[in-house]
Amino acid sequence: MKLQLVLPQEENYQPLNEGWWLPLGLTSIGTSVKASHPDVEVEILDGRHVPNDEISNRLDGDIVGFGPSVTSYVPALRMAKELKEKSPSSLVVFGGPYVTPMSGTILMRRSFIDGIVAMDGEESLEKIVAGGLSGEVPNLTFGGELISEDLQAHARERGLDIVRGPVRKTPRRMIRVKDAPFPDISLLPDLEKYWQDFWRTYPQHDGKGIIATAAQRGCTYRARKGGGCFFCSRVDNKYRVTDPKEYAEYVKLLEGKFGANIIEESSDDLVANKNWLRRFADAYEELGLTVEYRLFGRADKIDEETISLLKRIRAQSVFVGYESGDEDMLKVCNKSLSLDRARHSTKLLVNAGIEVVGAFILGFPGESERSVDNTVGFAQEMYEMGVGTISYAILTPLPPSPAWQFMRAQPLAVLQSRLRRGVTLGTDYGNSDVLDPVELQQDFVGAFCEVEYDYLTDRLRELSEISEVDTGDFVPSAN
Ligand code: B12
Ligand code: SF4
Repeated sequence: MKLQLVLPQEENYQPLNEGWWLPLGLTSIGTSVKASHPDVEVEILDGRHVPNDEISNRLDGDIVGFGPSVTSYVPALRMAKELKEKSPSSLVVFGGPYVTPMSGTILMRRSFIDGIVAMDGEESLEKIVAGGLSGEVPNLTFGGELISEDLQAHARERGLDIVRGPVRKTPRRMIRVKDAPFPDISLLPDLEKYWQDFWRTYPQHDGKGIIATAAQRGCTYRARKGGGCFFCSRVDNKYRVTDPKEYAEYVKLLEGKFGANIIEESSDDLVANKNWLRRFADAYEELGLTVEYRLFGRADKIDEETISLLKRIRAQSVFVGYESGDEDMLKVCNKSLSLDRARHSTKLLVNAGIEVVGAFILGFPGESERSVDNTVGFAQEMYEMGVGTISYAILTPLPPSPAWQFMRAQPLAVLQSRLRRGVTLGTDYGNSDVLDPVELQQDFVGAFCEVEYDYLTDRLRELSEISEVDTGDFVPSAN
């Protein structure tokens, strides 16, 4: 049996300059399938290194899984449709955070998709490989009879673009990440292609092998009652960890067998759980690891002890979400962070020689010229304090974030925003699976900010000019 797993390249948007990230989700599910079904041939096709057209031509698997993001969903649909036309017996499955909150909406609109896996994919795909789509597969949305052309036309008259009747959803079940095998990097051909993107962006690390890992899933802040940032579009609010010693052994393998010099850690906040970090630092030293770490960390969790733990694991850089330089906007963001606390943590990191990537978001409800001034001023202050890279974006209210829910709860405001920018109302949010991130940003800003969208994009440019290296927002491509 052949299983192909696809991450298409985004279309209509310029690719982000962060192509060194490995497709960890696809690698993790491919590894689990291989572990339980060693005879299955697993092929991972990453659009950042194989052109979308070539991927399309190569698709012929018995099972083909797509894991698109918001910007690569449309090419994924096209590829899946073409595949189903040329190879009707291929089972087409979608998964990942973008499709998870919309699984029913998608399946009812797309006749060429057979099933959608919500949240964790490891156990689900293992079961699909073993026995196809059935009620036994956790996290699955499937079924739904195709309706007649007449019924489809009737639905369209009522503004509903559907091809299927009601679909089935099996119980949602999270895996214990301690039980899942660590991603087998040998499933990814030609690591150096990924590394070249890293060397282009950070020439000071030229020649160093960088490999992404997932030591934890979720963040402790989101898992607690009332926690979670306003813009966060993670699909679950659980917090799960790998065993720190086993994780260290895996990293040893990445160093020895795959040439990793740097680990890009995808955990949402690697610094909050000091107990885990302490045990990992112990294992790191016992095993004589030498890799440097790039990680995400919440500023409110960084103190002297965290710094000493980070030094022990050779932390090279920490991505800190400051989000805003305005205290009122930080409250709207539900960030549980004050500017003084952010300053304190930044000073600790910079004094320890750890590079800081500082991220800012414009476009919270109530955003005004004054709050934007505060954010640009704070970003400048952080840069002068030693933050090396400024990352910036306009708030994109993707499902299932609190921002998305806030927007959906106030349809009149969104409608007025759309009418103000002269958009014809075709499908409303919630009734479409194709979300345009820039349109989402524009509607949200138009409905809930005191400034215009163009004002925010101008000010975003100021943020982008603060540091030499910057990582930024969606940029529509020229054609
Ligand atoms: C690394 C990362 C990136 C990397 C790229 C990663 C890549 N190409 O693979 C970069 C920096 C480029 C990036 C960009 C963006 N990202 Co990002 N990113 C992450 C991050 C930090 C880690 C992802 C990861 O590797 N996780 C570990 C793996 C094991 O988990 P996983 O990917 O979720 O996969 C599991 C399941 O989702 C599922 N699954 C995944 N794919 C598939 C496919 C099939 C067929 C099946 C069955 C199952 C399945 O099974 C996997 C194993 O359980 C996550 C947050 C997080 N910690 O997860 C955000 C996250 C995925 N990103 C997010 C967003 C919004 C973006 C951007 C749109 C941001 C922006 N403003 O530009 C862009 C999109 C650009 C693009 N083309 O992808 C959101 C997605 C939300 C959503 N609901 O869609 C997240 C969740 C962050 C958040 N807190 O909101 N991102
Ligand atoms: S964005 Fe906020 S809530 Fe979401 S994972 Fe990061 S720190 Fe946690």
